[in-house]
Amino acid sequence: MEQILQRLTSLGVEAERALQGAADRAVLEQVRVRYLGRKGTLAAILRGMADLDPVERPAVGKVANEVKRRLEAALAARREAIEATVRQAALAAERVDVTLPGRPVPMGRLHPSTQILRRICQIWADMGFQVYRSRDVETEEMNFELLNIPAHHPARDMWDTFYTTTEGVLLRTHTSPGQIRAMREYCPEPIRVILPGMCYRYEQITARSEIQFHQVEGLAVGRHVTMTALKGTLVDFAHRMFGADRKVRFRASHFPFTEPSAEMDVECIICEGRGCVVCKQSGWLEILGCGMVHPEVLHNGGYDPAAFSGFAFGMGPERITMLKHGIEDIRYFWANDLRFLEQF
Ligand code: 2U9
Repeated sequence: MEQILQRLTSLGVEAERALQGAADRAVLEQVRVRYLGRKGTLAAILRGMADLDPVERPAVGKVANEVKRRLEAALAARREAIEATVRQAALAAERVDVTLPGRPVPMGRLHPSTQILRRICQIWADMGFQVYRSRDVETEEMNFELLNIPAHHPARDMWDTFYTTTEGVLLRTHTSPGQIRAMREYCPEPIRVILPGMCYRYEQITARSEIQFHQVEGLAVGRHVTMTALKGTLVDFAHRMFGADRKVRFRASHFPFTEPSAEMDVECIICEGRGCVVCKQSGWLEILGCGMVHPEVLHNGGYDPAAFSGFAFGMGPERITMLKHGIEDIRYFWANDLRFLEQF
């Protein structure tokens, strides 16, 4: 009995010292296993109790329990101390300096076509024209017949077309079919609308022509809409868009859906009329087409051409952007090359 008590006492002293000396989680665990584990020193001593006289066992058991409780308390205290040190180290190492300046987030920007579309729409909105949105997939009737472009008419060749596999259904080649829809929706009320949107043409893609491009068309219909109104409105638009001092001229032209028809030029915005590569030395840039809505087309929209008249116009935002910045190739617009896009 004396011997086993002696072993318990020295175990207590030795294990306590070892626990105090454990510097991290791994060493502490080793110490625990060595002294308090199932195959550890304490367990071995307790197994030796079987050889004792049964009357001696309670006294020895009491001492053994005390040693065990003390060691477990010391283990818990040491574990808590180690955890606190680890936490302190982590807090110090992972400290965030909230006073550091933020890292800048790279900003995106609007596509140059979107920028010009918004500018054009804003100007027309200021002049009292509402935006009318219309579908990209159209019927042959809306896209051609009702605009005075019958099948087999030579003018039809001007609008190379993507047809769908459904008979009579195509991708609009211009935003003009939307104007028929606007007329049919508002008739007999007067109209002032613009139609921005994507158009599609089945063409060889080159520096000058793409298979998709935007158009902005406009339409004014009422009881006394005159060619004078057309000229005044479009000159005002050109002055708002390109500058109040910019010279403007009209040239006679032809479109199936307008009569008479014209094209409007502005004084070259690059060379201010002196002549350069962009205006091909002419001093003028062609900006849009326009005309008085053909009586047949007015009728197709539901208006009586004897009582109503209208003017219409159409422009290509990509073309205007190209002229404005001297861009030589229309393919840049949809090539998604950041070196191009980031310049706007
Ligand atoms: C209806 C009545 C009249 C719209 C017009 C133009 C002239 C025109 C294009 C030229 C090439 C735009 O830049 S472009 O893509 N457009 O020149 N557009 S008159 O006339 C209409 C349209 C619809 C019902």
